[in-house]
Amino acid sequence: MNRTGLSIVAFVIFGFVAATANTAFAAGKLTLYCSPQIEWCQLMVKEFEKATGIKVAMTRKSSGETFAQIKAERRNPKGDVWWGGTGDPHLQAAEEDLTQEYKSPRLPELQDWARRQAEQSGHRTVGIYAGALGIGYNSELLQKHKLPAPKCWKDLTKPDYKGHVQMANPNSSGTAYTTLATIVQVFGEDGGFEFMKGLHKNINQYTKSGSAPIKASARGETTVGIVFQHDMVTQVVKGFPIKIVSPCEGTGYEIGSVSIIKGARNPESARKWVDFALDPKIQTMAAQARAYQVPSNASASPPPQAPDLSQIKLIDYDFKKYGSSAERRRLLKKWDDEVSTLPR
Ligand code: S7P
Repeated sequence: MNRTGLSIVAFVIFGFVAATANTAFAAGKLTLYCSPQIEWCQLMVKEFEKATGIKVAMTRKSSGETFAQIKAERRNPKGDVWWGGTGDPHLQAAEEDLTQEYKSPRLPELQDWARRQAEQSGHRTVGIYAGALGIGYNSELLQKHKLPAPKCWKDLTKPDYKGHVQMANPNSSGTAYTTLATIVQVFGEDGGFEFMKGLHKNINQYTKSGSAPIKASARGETTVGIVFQHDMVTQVVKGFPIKIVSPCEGTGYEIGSVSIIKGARNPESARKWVDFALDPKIQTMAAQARAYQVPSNASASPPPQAPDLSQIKLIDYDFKKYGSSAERRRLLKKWDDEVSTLPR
């Protein structure tokens, strides 16, 4: 080989070594616990890996289940970041020292409600989206069973709806815990538990996941589901005959959140994930995964199909009280003891 040939070979080898070193330097990993719908979790992972070169190992579990897992792993944390899911258990995780403080440089870009969530937790969590709870029903099934359209929470306790209503179990599901906390705030403690007992008689199944009831309704397996309104929109967009009701008494809402797990093995990757999740471009992409929550970055464009929170009668949800560990434990125990054990 002449001198020119040797220089070309050397150049190619040098280029290859440099590229490999660069990838190794840039690469990292992240273990993600994800609580929103799986399609959105997968889209986020794909975009994050593309943007950062960091390899993500993701598992999807409901909010209550993820909270329980992080608690069980507290002496040997396996996850780095918990993204999505209702804000109450994120606040409870912050209170129980299961998550760690991080102030993203994107904080000033966020809506007030998302920043308040961060302040309330000592910056151990931050809001990424918001969404209101509601009643969804399959209009074809409703007609088939000659049922009146529900307008208020109270309607769901009428004997007409026996066996027609589905909601998740508040122990596993953030959606259902939000429902329980909402009902207690709307009707007061005693009135709220009376309502939950009346509702129980009409429940056909308590599911593990919060959005499962409206998916079942879309498939024609239950007439009514109590879920977040954006999860109903997903079914409407897919073409199912789902109608969305904002209960007349007023309804509660969630501030979906992201938190870095205390003792995370990949803290730098976790911080990058939080910054990425608050990026307006990334939040605007949610609709591609048929996720219709209201984004927390004020510059992100809410999907046109997202329920307009300003048009919904929202209660002044007490996140401090219902996001506290003691209140969550107390309410869930009371629901387990006084409601779930009753015959249906
Ligand atoms: O599907 C999206 C969504 O409703 O799911 C989250 C929810 O907490 C996860 O499901 P669980 O109720 O089973 O915990 C919400 O944060 C989100 O808006």
